[in-house]
Amino acid sequence: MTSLPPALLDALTKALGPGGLLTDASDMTPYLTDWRSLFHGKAVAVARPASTAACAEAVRLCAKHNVPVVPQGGNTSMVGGATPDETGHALVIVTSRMNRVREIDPIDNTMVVEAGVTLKAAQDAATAAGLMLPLSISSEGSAEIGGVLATNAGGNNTVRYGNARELVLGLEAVLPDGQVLDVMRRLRKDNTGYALRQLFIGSEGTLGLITTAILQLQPKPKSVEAALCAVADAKGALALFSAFRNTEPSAIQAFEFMSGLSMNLVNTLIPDASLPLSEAAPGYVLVELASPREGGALRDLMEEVLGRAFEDGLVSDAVLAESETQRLAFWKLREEHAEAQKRAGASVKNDVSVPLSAIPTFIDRATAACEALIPGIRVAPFGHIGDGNIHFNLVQPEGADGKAFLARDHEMMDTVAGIVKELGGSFSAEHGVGQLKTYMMPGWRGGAELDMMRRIKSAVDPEGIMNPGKIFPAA
Ligand code: 2HG
Ligand code: ZN
Repeated sequence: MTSLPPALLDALTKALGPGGLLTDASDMTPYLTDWRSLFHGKAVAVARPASTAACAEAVRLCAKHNVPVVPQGGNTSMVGGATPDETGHALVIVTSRMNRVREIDPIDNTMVVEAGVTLKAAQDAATAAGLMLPLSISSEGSAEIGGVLATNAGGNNTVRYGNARELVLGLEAVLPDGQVLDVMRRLRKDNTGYALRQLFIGSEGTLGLITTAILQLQPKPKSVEAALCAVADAKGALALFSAFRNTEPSAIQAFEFMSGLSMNLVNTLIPDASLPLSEAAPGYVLVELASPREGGALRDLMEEVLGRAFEDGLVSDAVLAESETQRLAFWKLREEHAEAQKRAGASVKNDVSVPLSAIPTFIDRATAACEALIPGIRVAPFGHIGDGNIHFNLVQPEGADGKAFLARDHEMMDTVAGIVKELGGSFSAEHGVGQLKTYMMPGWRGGAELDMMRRIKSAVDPEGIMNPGKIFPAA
């Protein structure tokens, strides 16, 4: 670890105010390791600006002193996207103190929100105003808006409302030289040249640091129905999805698949999570329908489609949520898969997407290939099957050495990715590239695509100070 030059230390302390700069090793520790404990970095200091102006000044000072900047929100990246490298040269800038929901406008149906507001707090604020922020991910209690946008998070409602990108009307970001780019316009139509805000969404902090956003909200649903269903496999889950889509596509709010193996880990390793079905099944679907209208029409729809699915043999058992408490209990069974897999030992995540039609083939082929590669491996897929995103996760064999398992991560990732590629999919559906998957970029986004990304990067960040080592493989 290097230390801060005294002039920079003084200037940063002044710019960030009391409690705004952490230099003590133990204070910095939580910011130097990722959620999964895969990456352990070092930093010159951790900055916690409370405003855009303080953040911009910190970045400007870093640019002047040639100090790299690593933006960090709730530190929930699955790919090491917010962890500094081991050189110890970088300043980590944490957005958590920029945490105000500034405004909610019920006519525009918009929310002005600072980067450090957790996704859950933003959802709650929208709900309290009688509206809905239609973005939901498992880590929403900790994940912050800035990071959510920087990774273009997807999650459970993409099937209906799209990814984070689709919800952003306006944006403010600090550029690598400390300038503030202000495109905070809440307009549905605004064709005035390049849509610069979109450049920052999904750029994983490599072009600038998002400080504020204007998000598009939706009316709050007045009726919601959820059902947990037992299915034979992904093919059955997709047939059930088609049944809902062909009957009333606009009602589907979420459509999630969980393999029996992954659900069993949740059921056994997560306290307070218990499966309400009488028997374990090879696969499960959590389907949620929502409507801005009151009344029993949604319940009728759920019963009608599930009734037909029973007759057609697509569903062997199902429970409909009879209360909000039960609906939330179903969601707990879905949202705890990452945590359950963490408790089960070392795991390798493959956050992939393929066309819906290819999902069954993908799961069958990838399962066989991984089981042949590592006997005893626990193949535990789950995910957002309604939008084609499967978390094809691989958990170490029971009792095996976790470190030795992780040492073979590239073998497993490449095996899965090879099949994904043949089926026309993507090696990163929603978690991003971070530092974990940079090595895959040339094979997947090589040629003109990676070249154009590099040109944009060097035009916006010629000194390469923003989030080095992320997205782009080392030259
Ligand atoms: C989810 O869908 C998250 O729950 C985490 O994207 C996925 O743990 C994972 O691989
Ligand atoms: Zn996910």
